[in-house]
Amino acid sequence: MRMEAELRRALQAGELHLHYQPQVDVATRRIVGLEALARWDCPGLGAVPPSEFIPLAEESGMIVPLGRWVLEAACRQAAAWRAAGLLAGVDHIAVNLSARQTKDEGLMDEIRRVLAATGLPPQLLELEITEGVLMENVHANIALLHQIQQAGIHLSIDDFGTGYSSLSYLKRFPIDQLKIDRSFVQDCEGQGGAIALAVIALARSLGLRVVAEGAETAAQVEFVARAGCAVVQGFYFARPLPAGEITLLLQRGR
Ligand code: G
Ligand code: G
Ligand code: NA
Ligand code: MN
Repeated sequence: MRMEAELRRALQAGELHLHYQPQVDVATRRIVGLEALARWDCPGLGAVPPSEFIPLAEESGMIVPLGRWVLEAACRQAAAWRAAGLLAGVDHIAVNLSARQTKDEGLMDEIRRVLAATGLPPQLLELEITEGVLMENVHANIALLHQIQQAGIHLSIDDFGTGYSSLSYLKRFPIDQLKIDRSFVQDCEGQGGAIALAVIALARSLGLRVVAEGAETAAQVEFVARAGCAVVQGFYFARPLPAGEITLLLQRGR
């Protein structure tokens, strides 16, 4: 309970900030995407990991205002990078949507408001929804995904392979990209490797982009690249970094 009250206060006090993790083209080593990830440095508690405060925010409903804050902060930052001419080679900035947010009636209005307020072109925004959340409420989500697509925003299925998508649904979702869950990428020498290969083949045959998450070693990067996955998001290339450090990387053309 203490942490929930603290989180509510922190959001108002401006204690949350965003890090951005690069998605890197393996062949050119250039940044082609960035995923916004929430961070909380609490004066009383220290750095609270998102694996703790995001589930708490989800349970308490705080994720709705928190998610709105994340969306707006990420779009504002992306618009600033764009205005500085730094997004020439970058396809999108990704923002995570939680289960509760997908059920929020005001979500689409909020997204439209944020895009208008920040001036970010919708094609530069990508929303990530986990496979598990998507399959929880398939029919409502198909309608939501179509609204998102009609607004010109890109869609990515996060943690792909950990839920249980029926492949026939996958064809009906208006999505652009699959993100292979890091558990498979990191187990590429074991059975996870077979699953990573299958996801890459599936994405290619459905005409979807694919990103391998969580690659920490050169061997893991090579494994997915050889299988046809051109883009990697993982500690091997870069951790999630503060905006200022991302600015430097973008200026250097990496
Ligand atoms: O950022 P990692 O670096 O530790 O994030 C841990 C978990 O928290 C991940 O599953 C990530 O999706 C989730 N997470 C981080 N930031 C956000 C956010 O802004 N919104 C939502 N819904 N989840 C987030
Ligand atoms: O939304 P999602 O769960 O995909 O959020 C990305 C999460 O994956 C964040 O917690 C981020 O810090 C984490 N992550 C990204 N790359 C790596 C990696 O190479 N290794 C590990 N262990 N975690 C990673
Ligand atoms: Na994500
Ligand atoms: Mn993921």
